[in-house]
Order: sequence, then structure tokens, then C-alpha cells
Amino acid sequence: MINVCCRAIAQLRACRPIPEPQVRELCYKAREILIEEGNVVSVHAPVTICGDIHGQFHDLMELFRVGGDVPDTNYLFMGDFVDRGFYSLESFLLLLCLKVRYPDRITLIRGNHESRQITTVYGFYDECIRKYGSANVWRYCCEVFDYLALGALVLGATTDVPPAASDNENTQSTLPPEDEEVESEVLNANGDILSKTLRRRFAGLSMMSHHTNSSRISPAPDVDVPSPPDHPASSLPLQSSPSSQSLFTPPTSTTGAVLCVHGGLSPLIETVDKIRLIDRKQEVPHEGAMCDLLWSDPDEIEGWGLSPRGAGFLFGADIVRHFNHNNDLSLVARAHQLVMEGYKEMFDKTIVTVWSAPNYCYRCGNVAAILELGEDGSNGGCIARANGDQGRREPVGTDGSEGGSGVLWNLASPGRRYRVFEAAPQGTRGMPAKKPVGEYFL
Ligand SMILES: [Mn+2]
Repeated sequence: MINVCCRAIAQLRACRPIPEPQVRELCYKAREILIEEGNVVSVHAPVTICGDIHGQFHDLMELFRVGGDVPDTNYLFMGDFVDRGFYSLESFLLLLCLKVRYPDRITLIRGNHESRQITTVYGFYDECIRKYGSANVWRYCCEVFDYLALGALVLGATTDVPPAASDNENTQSTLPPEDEEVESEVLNANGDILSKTLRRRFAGLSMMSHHTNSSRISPAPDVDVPSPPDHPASSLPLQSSPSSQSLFTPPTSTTGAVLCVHGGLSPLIETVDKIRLIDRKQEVPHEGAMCDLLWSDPDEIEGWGLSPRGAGFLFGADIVRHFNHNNDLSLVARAHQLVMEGYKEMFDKTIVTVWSAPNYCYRCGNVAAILELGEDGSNGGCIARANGDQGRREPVGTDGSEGGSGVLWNLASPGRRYRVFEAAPQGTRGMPAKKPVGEYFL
């Protein structure tokens, strides 16, 4: 299978479809691998998180050029591999081949377009008919869709941005002073740093660490911690007293996990463990928890709202904040929405949209992004919990005690490096396949 796979990878990399019997074998093998994965796959950093691809094969090649090849780079693709673009088939089959060949190096989760109904309307079905003359390959792929995981949990990501692998003069000269931690960094396709954000420092931290009695204490009168400008007190988690601002989650080395889903949250899902209970091996339903995970969007509202998409929900900052708090998450990473800058952090960086299809539909003019999470080196130290998950809960309450509503959980978000890239140059693309098969004219 490995040899067959390598040949298929080479052929697909050249953007040439593989023969139908090979697709059948590939899909069978892929299903065997995917069936073993839970609804929420555990992935260890370092990992590069990618959003929608939508059949833009040449841009997927550009993504690998910018982000590194499999298996040198670990990847997590958050769905919507197919539809809209001209090369859904080649894009999806290549990713599937890579999954079969390097199952631990690449994670594929399901998007709302990985569905029989949606692909029939938005192009993948027609593409399969055009390229094979029958719906067989489309059917094989749809059977794989039903086995794709619904989410992934990234563990062991570092809180600061590790130095880029290929440090050049430019990078060296822009390294921050030693006492400043880079929280996020934006790079272009050449690896030049476009911008970066330093982690906010909390003046109350050293004072806090000396207190041993209660999480509800007020800071000493001489400790004055201004509210950071993009951090209004009203958005602080479960805090009401103005004086509690200085107790806000301080930056430390222990990280919360990152939940990756295609769309977003669901009013029917309060915990990550609840996602694990879904029977996912089916066509995407029109409503319910599974549907919401693949269809929902964050929005500037309070609570839940109706989605204009007609499936899933809109959810506000309060929903994300509570969900992250209850599940020891530091970040939700999702895709599903075109963002012109390639990525968009919302709600005080508790959720990010990553979009990986540059110049979407070959006309939107947007750039694309991928999100790199580095490892914190603690991977060996994870403790398995009773439910098979990794222990992530680390109290940073001022008294260090577990539980209690006043305890703040240590969820400094991971350092985030975004690589922003443009569409592949025109010269690297073939024209859309126009060669009709015989049946096309019948
Ligand atoms: Mn989508």
C-alpha cells in the first residue's frame, strides 16, 4: 500500500487524477484509519492548522511550500476540502493519500462541504462526473466523509512563539528583549515578520503569588493594574468586582488546549466530552449538535442567535468564554468563513478563524493564512485522565486550590504564528480541465 500510495501522491501532486480502482482502494484504506479515530482527535503541538481549501489545488501546493511538506510539518486541516474550486478531486485525494501514508502527521476533520447534499450543489459531484464519467468516485469519497473526525484538541502548545526554524538577519534583529514574550506573530510567505504582538504583562502577578489565603482577596491598594485597552473589564471571565482585574489569568508556561472545529459551538454541547458521544458516521444532519459544529459562526452578539446560513447558530463572546473556561481551553480555532486577511482573532483572542483559500473562488482577492502552534516541550508530562483525555487543568487560583468558583484557571493562550500567503502565481496553474469525457455530450 505504501508503494501504491507514494505513486498516487506523486501523480496527485502533479494535479493528475488517479484511476478509479486506486481511488476505491485509497478510500477503503482511509476509512480503516479514520474509523479508529475518535470524534475529537488529540493532536500534539507542534502542528500547523489550516482552514478551508475548497478545491484550490495550486493554492494547496502553495500552502505546503509556505508551511512545509508532510511529513516534515504536522498538519491539521479543518475541513471544506472540496467544492467551489476546479480541483476538489485532486485536493481531497492528495490529502487523503497523505493521511494514509502518514496517519500521525496529518489530521483531517470534517467541514460542512464534506456532505453528499452540499457537494451535489457546489461542484464536487459534477467534477467527479466530468473526470470519471460516473458517480462512483464521488460515492467513495462521500463514504470517507462520513468517517472524518468532527474536531481536534491540540495539546502541549507553547505560550510564546518559538524562533523561526530559518532565522535570518531580519528575524534576529527583531527578536524581543528577553523579558518580553511574543504572543503572536504574522509572517508573509517569505518568512518576513509583518507584525507581532507581545504578551501583556500583569503587574499584580508577583504580588499575587505571595498570597496564600483566598482567591477572592482584593489586591493591595498600592498595586495598580490598568485595564489593558483591548481588554475591558466587562469581558473578563466570571469576574464582577473591578478590583479583581489584577487577578486575571496571568501568562505562565502551562497551556490550555486548543479545540479545532470547522464551524463552531453548539447550544447542545457544553463540554468537549459531549462531542465524543455523537454517532458521527453519517451524512451531516440538518440540525443537532453535529450539524452545529460544522455550520455555526461566531458573531458580535450576546448568547445564541439564528444563523443566516439556515443551519447551525451564531454565538457570542460570552458563549466562547464560558465554553473555554468549562473545558480548560485557551482557544477555539475554526474555519468556515472567508476573512480577507486570512485569519481573524475575535472575543479577546478566545477564538480564531483561519482561512486557507487565497483569492477564494479565483476572484475574492483575499489572502490566506495558516496557524502554527509550537510545542512547549511538556508532551512527555501529560497525565491521562479517566476518560482517556489528557490532564490539562492547572489551577492558578491565588491559593492554588482546586475547584471553587473563584479560582482562575491557568489558560495563557498558546503563542500563535500566522503565515499569510497569496494565491499561487498564474503560471503554476493549468487551465481548468475542459477535456470532456464521452458521456458529457450524450
Ligand atoms: Mn464551511
